[in-house]
Amino acid sequence: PQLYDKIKHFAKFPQTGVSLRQMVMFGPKPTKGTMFKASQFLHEELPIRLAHRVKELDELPGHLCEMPSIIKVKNWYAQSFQELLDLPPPQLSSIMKERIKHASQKNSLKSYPASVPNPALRSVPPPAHTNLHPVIPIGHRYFTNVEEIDCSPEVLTYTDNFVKTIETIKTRHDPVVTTVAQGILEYKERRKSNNIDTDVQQFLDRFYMSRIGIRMLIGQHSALYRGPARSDYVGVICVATNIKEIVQDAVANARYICEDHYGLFKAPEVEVYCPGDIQFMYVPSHLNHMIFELLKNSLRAVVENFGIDYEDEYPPVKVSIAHGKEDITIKISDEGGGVPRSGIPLVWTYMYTTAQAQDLDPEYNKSDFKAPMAGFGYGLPISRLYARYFGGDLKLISMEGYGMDAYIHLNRLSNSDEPLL
Ligand code: W6P
Repeated sequence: PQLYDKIKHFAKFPQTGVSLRQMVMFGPKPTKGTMFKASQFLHEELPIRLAHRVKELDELPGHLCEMPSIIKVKNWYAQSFQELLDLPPPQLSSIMKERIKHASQKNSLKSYPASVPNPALRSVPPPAHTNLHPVIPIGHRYFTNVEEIDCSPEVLTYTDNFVKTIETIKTRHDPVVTTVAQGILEYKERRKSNNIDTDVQQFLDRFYMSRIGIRMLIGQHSALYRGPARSDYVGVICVATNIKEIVQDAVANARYICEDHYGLFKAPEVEVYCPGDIQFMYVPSHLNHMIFELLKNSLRAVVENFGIDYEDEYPPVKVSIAHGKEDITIKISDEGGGVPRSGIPLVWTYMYTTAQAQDLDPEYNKSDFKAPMAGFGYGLPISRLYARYFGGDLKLISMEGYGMDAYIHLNRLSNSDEPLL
């Protein structure tokens, strides 16, 4: 009851977006003071975002909010909210406060003048009209880099505890997607109907988009704190993401899974057309997720359309990559017969899934050595959310009786705002 009053209170505050460009401003190697300031920002922002989700889960239409799996997920959000509020803010001496304030101001004045981009951004020159403001406004709050200073033990302990807390939270929420899917199954079972609920669809789009955002903020903060994986990384963002490499990696994985799933000697070939090396700023794991998902769908369509006994006749799946000033587009084309145009809206829905309860049961899946080929039908809508998260999109064009073209559009400039819906 007391917790829910606090949640209601926090849910009144607007969520504050952080763009990809803003996130790389603090890298590649933030100072301890910057990590401290970023922790303080997230310590405010994450409870607000978590509170919004609890409230939305509570206000779900019909009896969906009463499903055991939905309640389980809601309790995870409430628990994570609680843990953040329970984490004590540091007691800073006035000397420390002054030192941080001084280092922030000094830094904000000389660190990133408009004409000198963050070195981490050099491989991606900002468009002429982009003014890299030295002080980065995140919504109505201001967030600045902090120069190298002597940090008190309170500051260091707080930052370390904060990072550990959000890492625990991220792990706790790993099974959210499957558990919500379980909840949707419970709901369908109860309603004895397969109708697609537009309310539920909209809720889940918002809910999963928000989850991507929260996990991005946590992942970014933790990766910055733990140190860069590679010299071209800022947290989980790679400033020189090589699309061709990611496509080739996803192709190998998708084909392997296809062969394993259908017991094929050779999965359909995948031909990759890429003009030179395209490098741009992106989150490689997001890109890999989207391309892998689409490739699996294409391979499945080809194999099932031609049959598993016609391995030699499979037409190749074709991947073309184009880069323009604004967009990078990845087209994945298969000749798997396509779907009727009337069936396209269905592939974006969460409630229309052919998944059975056992598909969502982690125990069942553990004993199943075959990797998931079809997943549980959430792959496409969630991939589209990944594309949209940084201002891109994902589109499907079907030629019924021939095949499907899937387009991933990615915003090259990546200065879109974080969508909070
Ligand atoms: C199909 C159905 C589909 C969905 C997503 C991507 C590719 C394809 N191909 O036949």
